[in-house]
Amino acid sequence: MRRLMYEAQRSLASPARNPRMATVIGRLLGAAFLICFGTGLYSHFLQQPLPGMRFATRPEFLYQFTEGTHIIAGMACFPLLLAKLYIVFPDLFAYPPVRSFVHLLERASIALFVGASLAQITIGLLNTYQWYPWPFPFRQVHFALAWVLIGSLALHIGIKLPIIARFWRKRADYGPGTDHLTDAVPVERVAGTEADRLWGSSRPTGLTGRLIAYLDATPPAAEKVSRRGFLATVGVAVAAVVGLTAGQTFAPLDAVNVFGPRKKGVGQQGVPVNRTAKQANVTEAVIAGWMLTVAHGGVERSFTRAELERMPQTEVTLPIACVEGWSQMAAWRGVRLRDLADLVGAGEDTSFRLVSLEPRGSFRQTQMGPEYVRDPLTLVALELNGETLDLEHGYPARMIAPGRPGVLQTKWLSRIEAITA
Ligand SMILES: Nc1nc2c(c(=O)[nH]1)N[C@H]1C(S)=C(S)[C@@H](COP(=O)(O)O)O[C@H]1N2
Ligand SMILES: [Mo]
Repeated sequence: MRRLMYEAQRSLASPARNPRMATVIGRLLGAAFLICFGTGLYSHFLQQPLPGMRFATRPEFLYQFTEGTHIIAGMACFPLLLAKLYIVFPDLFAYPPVRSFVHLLERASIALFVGASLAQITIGLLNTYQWYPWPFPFRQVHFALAWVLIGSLALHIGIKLPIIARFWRKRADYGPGTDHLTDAVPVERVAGTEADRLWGSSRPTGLTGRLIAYLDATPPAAEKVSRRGFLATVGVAVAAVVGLTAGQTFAPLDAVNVFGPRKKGVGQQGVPVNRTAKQANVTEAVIAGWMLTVAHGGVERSFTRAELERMPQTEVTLPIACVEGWSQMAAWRGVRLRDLADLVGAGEDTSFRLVSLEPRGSFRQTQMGPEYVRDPLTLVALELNGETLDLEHGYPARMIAPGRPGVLQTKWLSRIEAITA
């Protein structure tokens, strides 16, 4: 068994598979994971704040920026993670499989880390396409996996710290025995016919023998992927997956947005629609006789659309920045929420619940803290890009506020009520 594993590692040895490369790619992957973790936590707490949490409302594109960064870094994780696995997977054939308790810990943490990472980026990617081929709630699972991933990453870095430190900087010579990933495999010193010497007359027959012969016949290291070729491949792959999708949020790359699920400017009034009126069961019949009710304490006031149009109107430029990654700037016009709040006597630190006409659905009701309620850019929007709001975008009225995820920009708004603690 030991020899078989040895042969497997020897045949997989390659100039690109060395601890320096593992460190270089690992650093990039670690950075991408940390960016995803930070921006992901931010997104999570915006949607599910802990008691007393308050958020920044400027710059008004803040969430568009953080969520755009989240999906761009997330996309980059695909080639980076595959590259990292390519570099280190011969380590799978280490023998003996477990050398010590620390080694066991190390291997277990890597198994957890790899599993969690693959699951995390896969469900994240599918989410950007609004495809949910699983029976669990996406956000909660993505959130939980993020902790598993970051925890096992911390453990992994802790265990590998000596190697990471040693190979952090580029050096001409890292010392003996470090050219290849597994210290057990001095690949250059094993010539093509080495197997004969190694196995001698005890060479196994049957399947094992054939496997060894196959491994033995694989080309020596020098004919494999070079370091430079490997890095170039990873670089091109990252540029391609990021470049061909980032346009869904990053306007300068709009022209090459080939694989992003949403295209800028495509949709009613030049803005993509995330959930249509039909999907939300909002029909003409549902909006017939619509009025917007604003409630605080015992005070309740209802407004027709014509009454809202007669109130002072404000124009703002704010993005829809969907949690699924796409975003789009747009011009909105409508009534400031704080003017409506004042009419029912709501104080400076009142939070509101926003209720949609939509009969069911997880975005039917959302909550808004006072930092958004009092913000002069927060509107009950009646117009979008110079026209009466399309039904798909929330007609008769919708919420639009700075720095918030799209899920909280409630469409088909019917009731705004103060939340009394
Ligand atoms: N009532 C209601 N409002 C909603 C939604 C919804 O499903 N129901 N979807 C939200 C999501 S996820 C996004 S990204 C934005 C999209 O707005 P748009 O369709 O006008 O672009 O609306 C938000 N408002
Ligand atoms: Mo969204």
